Amino acid sequence: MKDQANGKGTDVKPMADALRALAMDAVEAAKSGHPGMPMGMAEIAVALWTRHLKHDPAAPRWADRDRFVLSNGHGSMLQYALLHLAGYELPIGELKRFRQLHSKTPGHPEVGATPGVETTTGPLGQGLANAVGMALAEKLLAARFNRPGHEVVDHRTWVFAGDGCLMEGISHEACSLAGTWGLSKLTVLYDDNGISIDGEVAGWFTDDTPSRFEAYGWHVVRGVDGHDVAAVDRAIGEAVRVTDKPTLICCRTVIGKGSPGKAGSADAHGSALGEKEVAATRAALGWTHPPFEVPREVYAAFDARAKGAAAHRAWSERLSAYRAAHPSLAAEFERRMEGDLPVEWTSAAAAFVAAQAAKGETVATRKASQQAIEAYAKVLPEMVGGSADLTGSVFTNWSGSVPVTREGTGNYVYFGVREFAMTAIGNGLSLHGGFLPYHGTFLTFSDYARNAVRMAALMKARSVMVYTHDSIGLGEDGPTHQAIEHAASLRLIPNLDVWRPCDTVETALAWAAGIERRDGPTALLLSRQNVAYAPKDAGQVAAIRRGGYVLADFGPGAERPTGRPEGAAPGGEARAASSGGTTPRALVIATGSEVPLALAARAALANEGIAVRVVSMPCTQAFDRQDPAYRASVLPPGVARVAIEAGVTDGWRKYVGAADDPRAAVIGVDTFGESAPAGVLFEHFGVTARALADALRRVAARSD
Ligand SMILES: Cc1ncc(C[n+]2csc(CCOP(=O)(O)OP(=O)(O)O)c2C)c(N)n1
Ligand SMILES: [Mg+2]
Repeated sequence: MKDQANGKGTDVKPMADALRALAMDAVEAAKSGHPGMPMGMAEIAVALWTRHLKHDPAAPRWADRDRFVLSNGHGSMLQYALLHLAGYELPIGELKRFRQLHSKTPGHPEVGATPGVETTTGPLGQGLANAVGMALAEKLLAARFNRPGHEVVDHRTWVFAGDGCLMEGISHEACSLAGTWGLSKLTVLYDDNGISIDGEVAGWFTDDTPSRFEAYGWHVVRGVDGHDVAAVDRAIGEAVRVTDKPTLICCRTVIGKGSPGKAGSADAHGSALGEKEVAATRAALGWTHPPFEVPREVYAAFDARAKGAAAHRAWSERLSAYRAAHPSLAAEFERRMEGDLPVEWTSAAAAFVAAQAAKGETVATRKASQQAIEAYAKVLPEMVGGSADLTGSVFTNWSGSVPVTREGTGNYVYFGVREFAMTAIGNGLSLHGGFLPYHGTFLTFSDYARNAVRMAALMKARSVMVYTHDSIGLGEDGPTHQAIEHAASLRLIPNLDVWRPCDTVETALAWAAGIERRDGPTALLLSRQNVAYAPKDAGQVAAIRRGGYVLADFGPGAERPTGRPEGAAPGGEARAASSGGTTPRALVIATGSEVPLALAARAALANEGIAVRVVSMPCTQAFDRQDPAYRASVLPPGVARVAIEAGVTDGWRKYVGAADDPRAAVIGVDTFGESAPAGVLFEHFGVTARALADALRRVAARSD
């Protein structure tokens, strides 16, 4: 192949073969990994990375860099080889430690682990959806911040995707939207190798992919020889010239290309080629270099540092000119790209919380959430919201919502019925920078989005997930729509904060916590039905952020002021709580719409001389992060406990005690729901103040 890459006069063959060799060698050293895809996409990578990708290896976070997403993340060694050769802070030693503990080269690309990796990929199809979010971010930012003569936002998003990504349903959801939005700076290079793990895809993937993408409104370049760098280069050039549509470039390739024994077969996909086959491949390629050695001229041909630094410098000069011409706009752009909240945020949030407390309104928490959005989005233009076709039910819109259009204007995305893509696109917006995405659907349909929720948590991506209709309390829509296990199961995802607030003030603070988090997502579980406002003093309002606090304390006979945990001597409090004389006592932990039931049961038992403390616990994760003394002050050891939440009960055992503990009980719903009015259902499932009072009476008799 006599093609010349990078204007440096280097033959492209050794460049592509260097990528093949590094992938083979690293997989061989790790004794695991995926050599087939890197070997099959090597020429495509050479074309994109040395001729089109705009990036500065010395500044992987540069705001106006192109975003590169390896959606077929099993081919991670391709990305690591490219980053290494381009001059990123990824020395050859890291490639030698491929897939080893705490290396910068984990099995699949992980954002944060490796400089230059933009998103964590591996769950097929999701990288592609993240990339749609990144391209949308670019378009929205460009429309918001660019001014005539000042193009400070002008970059592209590139995706490598395989058969797996395109078989996954999320590719339909996300790429359909990308077509609707006309994301012309998004280019997908499809590794059309006809192979997936089980063999030739002809038996399970016979879609007409090019026609499918054309139907979405994409530009499609068909039938490109993926092993011809010049042909791929030309196709990319064509994509760049299309200014109203995203582009799919279909590259015919051979998986494991270069391996005499395994090329073209699923055997090349996911295991080391083996010593013998590696030697045979080296011989067939004419690659004479020892493992992990790359000739100097190949390094030079891949080296993106000088070109990247120049592009970065030119942009910095553009930014300086922009700053001079539009100082406040430039400051806002830089603030948003840093992910900092505006100075007015803290006072705006405090004022809103105070106003909500003063009003003490009884509304559904989904409505309380909309009130919070209304107050907060006014000072946070980075908030981009949306819903999966349930705006009028989940209340994710506000008076300033403007639909996102093909022109790149707007701040509210009508995602259509696409929960998974909505969440993964939100992750892309978040990872790109400049946005604080939030989006909503019914809690039960969070299952559709589940892996993207998990990925947000894994990637530490900030977003707020608004999940309404959070229990049997939604009523007549019945068991398909009634969340039962969802609160508990979302709480199992590490680094996802799950809030189930009980009223307007808790909702306002839950939203604030989600906005202020910089290291992960927040799910808000909200009621369809009205929930009575639970009066709180200032100390209690302040304690909401701790995730669990005393909302109403032990009654007569065990008198102590409410709201004390904030600032009180916690150890002393714990002692006081467990030495309350002869009055029987118990505490109840409640969340969301069950908090009023807890308050009612407490009032009923006060008449019987049983002292009950009500602990509102809107966020178990935030509570678990508190110091032990605080936690003990809220949940004093030795006091009998009951938890109540209209969902599965198991998760509460960790707070109240084991099922055979006579001083512990949990009231909840451990079966699927039913179709009936909400009031009937709470009675039917025994989630009532009466049932709670019975349980409290029972456990209090056994309390210290
Ligand atoms: C959501 C998801 N399901 C399954 C897998 C396991 N998996 C990894 S690669 C792969 C086959 C992908 O085929 P293709 O994209 O054509 O990759 P190629 O073998 O061509 O490199 C599968 C099923 C995964 N990573 N993600
Ligand atoms: Mg394939």
